[in-house]
Amino acid sequence: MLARAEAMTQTEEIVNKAMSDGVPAEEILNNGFIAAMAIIGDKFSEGEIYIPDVLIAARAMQASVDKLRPHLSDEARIDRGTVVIGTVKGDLHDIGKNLVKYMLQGSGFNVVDLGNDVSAEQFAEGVRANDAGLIAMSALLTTTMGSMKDIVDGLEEAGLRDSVKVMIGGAPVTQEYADRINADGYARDAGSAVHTAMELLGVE
Ligand code: B1M
Repeated sequence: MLARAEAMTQTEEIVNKAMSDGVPAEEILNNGFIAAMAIIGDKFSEGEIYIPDVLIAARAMQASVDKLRPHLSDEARIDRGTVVIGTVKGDLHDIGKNLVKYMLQGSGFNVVDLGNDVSAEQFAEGVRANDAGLIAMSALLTTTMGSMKDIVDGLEEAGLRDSVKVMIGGAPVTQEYADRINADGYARDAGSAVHTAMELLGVE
């Protein structure tokens, strides 16, 4: 993979060239960036590339998408849905959560990042304030996995459980645990998180 500065320069050059050739911004976004990010996600899931590669790709994409944004039509700006993401209460590990965020953003989701140490109340407020369709929770400690259950229960108490899907992930988390706490989905890594989010939100 390319070094970060090189990747950013090359990405910018390709975008500038495409725009001066008259390629619509929507096409650059959908057929260029989003398609490329799907490949990055799959390669990462398959162990062909590693965390630094994903970060380089995500940052190069972010910088160019920021420049592309003013040229996108309102329709093109409509995304695949809003996801509220956070690392759960008591847990400060956010590297994996950030990777999931970058992959979701790169794949056309609007992602609201609540950070780490996020409580059930904060998730509920995040869903309400952003009209989110999906919550994505990360936990890295066996001791904080329980917060995931508290958050699902908190959504139920707040009357939001029927209107929002819940996806969980993180090193100690499993599909079996997701089933046990009544989460809607589990993803093993940042690449598969995109596929799970698409499935849960019913988007292609
Ligand atoms: Co801590 N830590 N840590 N730590 N830390 C682990 C997790 C640990 C396994 C180390 C060990 O003992 N071998 C262990 C947990 C044991 C356990 O409970 N099973 C541990 C511990 C014990 C602790 C402390 C309690 C240590 C202490 O203070 N005594 C403490 C807890 C602090 C707290 O959170 N309250 C602590 C602190 C820290 C640091 C702050 C120093 C730092 C975090 C910095 C940060 O995140 N900003 C840290 C780190 C870096 C690690 C290790 C070394 C690396 C974690 C990481 O970022 N991995 C870790 C040991 C290890 O894994 N080798 C360890 C890379 C990251 C990309 O992977 O987060 O798994 P990961 O994300 C993956 C997937 O899991 C998945 O996708 C990602 C990409 O593929 N994924 C999702 C993650 N979230 C997802 C959400 C999804 C879907 C997929 O959908 C929503």
